Amino acid sequence: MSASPKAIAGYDVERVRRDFPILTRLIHGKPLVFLDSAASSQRPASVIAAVDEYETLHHANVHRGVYQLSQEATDLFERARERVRGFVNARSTREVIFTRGTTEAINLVAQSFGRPRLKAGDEILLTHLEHHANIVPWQLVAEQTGAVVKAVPMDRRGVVDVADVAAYLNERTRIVACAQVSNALGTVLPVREIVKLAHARGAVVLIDGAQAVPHQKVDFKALDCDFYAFSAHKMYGPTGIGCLIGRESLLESMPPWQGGGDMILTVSFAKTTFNTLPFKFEAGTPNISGAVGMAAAVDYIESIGIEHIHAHEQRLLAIATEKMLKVPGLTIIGTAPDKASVISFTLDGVHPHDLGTILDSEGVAVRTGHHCAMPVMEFFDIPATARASFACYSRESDIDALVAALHKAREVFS
Ligand code: 7TS
Repeated sequence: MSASPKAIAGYDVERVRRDFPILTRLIHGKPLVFLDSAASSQRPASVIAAVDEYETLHHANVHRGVYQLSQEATDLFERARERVRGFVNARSTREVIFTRGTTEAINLVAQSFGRPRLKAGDEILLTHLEHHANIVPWQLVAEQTGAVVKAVPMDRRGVVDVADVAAYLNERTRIVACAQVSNALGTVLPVREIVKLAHARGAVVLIDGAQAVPHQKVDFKALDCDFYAFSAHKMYGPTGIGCLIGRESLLESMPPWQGGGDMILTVSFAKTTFNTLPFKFEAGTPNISGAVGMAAAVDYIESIGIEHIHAHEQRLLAIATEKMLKVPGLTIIGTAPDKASVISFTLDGVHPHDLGTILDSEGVAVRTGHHCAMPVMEFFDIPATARASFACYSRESDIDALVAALHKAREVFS
């Protein structure tokens, strides 16, 4: 048996925790043990303050007014775009489109890239472990165009083999869309290899980075994918904002997705012309305070260092895996060798929803259910799992509280 992995040198989790006001809350009289960051992470005070300052001092609509406030709001919004561009290393801000989040970003690509191009019999290749947000938009566009959705299988560990991806690619494959990290299993996918294989077959690749961006360095240019989608609320930012990063030449060739203000150059009843990138894809008043908050979240992550967050979470993953496996009747679903800090599990004799309720009564917040990945549940022949997930503020005592609550649940149901 291995000893607990050593604390990461210089990583002071108690200091990090002081940045998150919500972590001092009591839940049912117990200290909050928040283990559902994969669903949505908490926000540090700096993000809350940035949004608050924007709303208090700088708000006006963007890209329209000549007056000072509107220019301030526009500046903050466009600076946020530049901040996000740098964070994921997109080539230019023309490649950075603000969306409501990952879901909207994928729908945008399905409808604006996929719908005009896909023909009957063309194939859209997914993997078996995708979140519904990276399945349903493709099913909708398949329905509209006669294209076919296929899914590369995974093994019992939740691993998608590159050789299987290669075997599923063929001359009819137009789009490959896959997660970089599975939200239900934690599997880290070999996306760089997948991109290479898909490009060799002439297919375009979208990576769903919702669960990757908060936990590891993401470099859009180095990944060389065509589209990359992620959400601010899983990376310490606000809800209702996220990004589609897209290869400029492809974005240029795509028609607008939604029509309205801000995305046009001129409108007449005879002919409307469209704005340049990225505005062509941002119809209507955007989520300005959300973008400001997202930029503050990038600042926050960079103030700690994503590589430090990664190392800290990997340590917790190792500790939690070892401790949880000692709970009798507990099975971890998702045992890929390369995992992010997500642990899905079942406990014999206790339905995940009942388990979630008992854990909640102990102040421990975990997600229970199908995690918007019903094909994953079907594959493992289970209705649901409980899922603990970690973030920069998670600590070893959170794992101990979880394990103690799991023992309690076993007692209740024995
Ligand atoms: N893709 C993945 C891999 C996700 O984990 C999620 C959200 C989405 C897409 C959708 O992101 P949204 O911000 O547009 O909603 N995942 C989860 C989860 O695991 N629990 O709640 C939401």
